[in-house]
Amino acid sequence: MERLTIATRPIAGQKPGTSGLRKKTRVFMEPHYLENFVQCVWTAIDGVAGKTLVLGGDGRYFNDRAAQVILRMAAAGGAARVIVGQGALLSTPAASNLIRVRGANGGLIMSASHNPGGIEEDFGIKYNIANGGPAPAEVTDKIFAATEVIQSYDIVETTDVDLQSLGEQRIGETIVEIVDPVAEYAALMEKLFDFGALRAMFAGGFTMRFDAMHAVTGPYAKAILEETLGAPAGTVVNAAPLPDFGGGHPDPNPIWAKPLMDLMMGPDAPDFGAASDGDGDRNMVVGRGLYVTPSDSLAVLAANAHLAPGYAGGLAGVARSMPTSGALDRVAEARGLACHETPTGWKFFGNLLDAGMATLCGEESAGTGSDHVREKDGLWAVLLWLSVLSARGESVQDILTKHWAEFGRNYYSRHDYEGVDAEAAEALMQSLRDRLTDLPGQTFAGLTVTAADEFAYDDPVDGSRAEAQGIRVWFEGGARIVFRLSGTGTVGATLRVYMENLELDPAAQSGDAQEALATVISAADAVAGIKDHTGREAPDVVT
Ligand code: G16
Repeated sequence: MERLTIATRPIAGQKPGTSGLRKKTRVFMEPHYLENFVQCVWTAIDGVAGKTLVLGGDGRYFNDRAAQVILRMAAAGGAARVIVGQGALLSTPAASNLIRVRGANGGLIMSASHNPGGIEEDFGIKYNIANGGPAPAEVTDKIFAATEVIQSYDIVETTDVDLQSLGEQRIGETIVEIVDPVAEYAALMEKLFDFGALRAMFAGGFTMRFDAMHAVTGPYAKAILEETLGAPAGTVVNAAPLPDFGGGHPDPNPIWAKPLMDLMMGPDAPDFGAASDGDGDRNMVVGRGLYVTPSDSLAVLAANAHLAPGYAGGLAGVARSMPTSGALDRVAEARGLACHETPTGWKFFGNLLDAGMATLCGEESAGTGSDHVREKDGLWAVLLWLSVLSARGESVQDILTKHWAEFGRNYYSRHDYEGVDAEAAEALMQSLRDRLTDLPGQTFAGLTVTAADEFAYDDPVDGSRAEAQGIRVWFEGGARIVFRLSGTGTVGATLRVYMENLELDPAAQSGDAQEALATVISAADAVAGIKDHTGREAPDVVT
């Protein structure tokens, strides 16, 4: 085994985005690309000598090769131990949990989340800190700074680690411990939820379908839902993780999880449907005949979490990302809970969770989680929903109808314009920014602006400030539109437009969101000039 120092040069564009570094797989496979970034992670955390790290990924193309490189670089850096999910697989929440239960110094998660996988598609990598959560800006800024000056990296030459054999192996002095990716996570879920009650619900004939979308959650969902809770075999579909996710986007929304949606809207729908994404941190929840928006799901879970043993003591507070609808705020207000509003990105919840200021958090982008780990958690959200369904003995539809009647319904939709020319997208945002002070009083598509600003966040725990986190426009009558550019795309820019309007009248709460928001949607184009700037007639994805 030889330790080599390889000369390299800075590679442009290695700036972590909303959630780590995401690029085309071929870019990650270019000479030195992965190695440069990993070395810069080591630099940002003052090296890995003597440290314990966790390593795993969502099984996408290049996952296993990247794992071997990272292990050899961890050994070259003198890491004491690297805990690796068997096959280099770990869902993002399971990785977060492992970092926490094993007291690791941090971990690397190889994933581009819901982005498609394959040699022509996307790959990604992110560093999580000792609390199990995504590295905050302070760390990612250091990583980026290091990528701009790197001159060499250290790696050992050795044969591949056997990623399939459970137990300990060594690369030089570094112990590589291969663990069952599911075991610790399943044990945590059993602590939070009443598995006996859920078993009884399935034994009583409750039916569900969980679409793992050929991504990492398959083995977790099979082990927990089918093998432990007794859901019939076949409840979990597309359960085998594939390097290309079967050619689809492992993105749990009505567009990419269409087969599940079709089933749930049809005559043979089971009681409950759910899906999760590439790395298992996102979730989609569908009742018979009813898609539950992530914002509504978060609000329903906040209102009902106490029905699960892990949350029986109540919630310390709740948090949502800024573009997420105000449905959560309404629950918080009614229940006397503090409600925090953070920028997009799970990393912003970490301090609130660590400080005990929030128990439950969520985002419009299909992410829900709690203080059990420091990532959003798809299967956890499904188990919490199952717990609510079991305790209330009502359908998803009934629960939503009653929820809206009690708290009001925040009609909500997000329109995505993908692969937009980056300069055109920036110009649209800059034009809004330039007009912020002039907007109030102006009318667009019949809606008059009451206020407009660019969201900035002051972290109440460490005082750090995040600026330019999206443009918010409010209208008379309570509607709100948010404009921001995605930080997770790999091609051009993705413009996200988030629209919502509160409906308090129960008689008007059962409509279609696109229809209920028709005027707000028109106002979004009118205020931002979306068609003019992007040349697009319609969004690519409507959720
Ligand atoms: C990541 C982040 C989330 C964020 C989402 C969308 O999720 O962890 O906090 O809401 O991206 O971000 P953007 O709107 O910037 O594309 P994931 O599931 O992709 O890791």
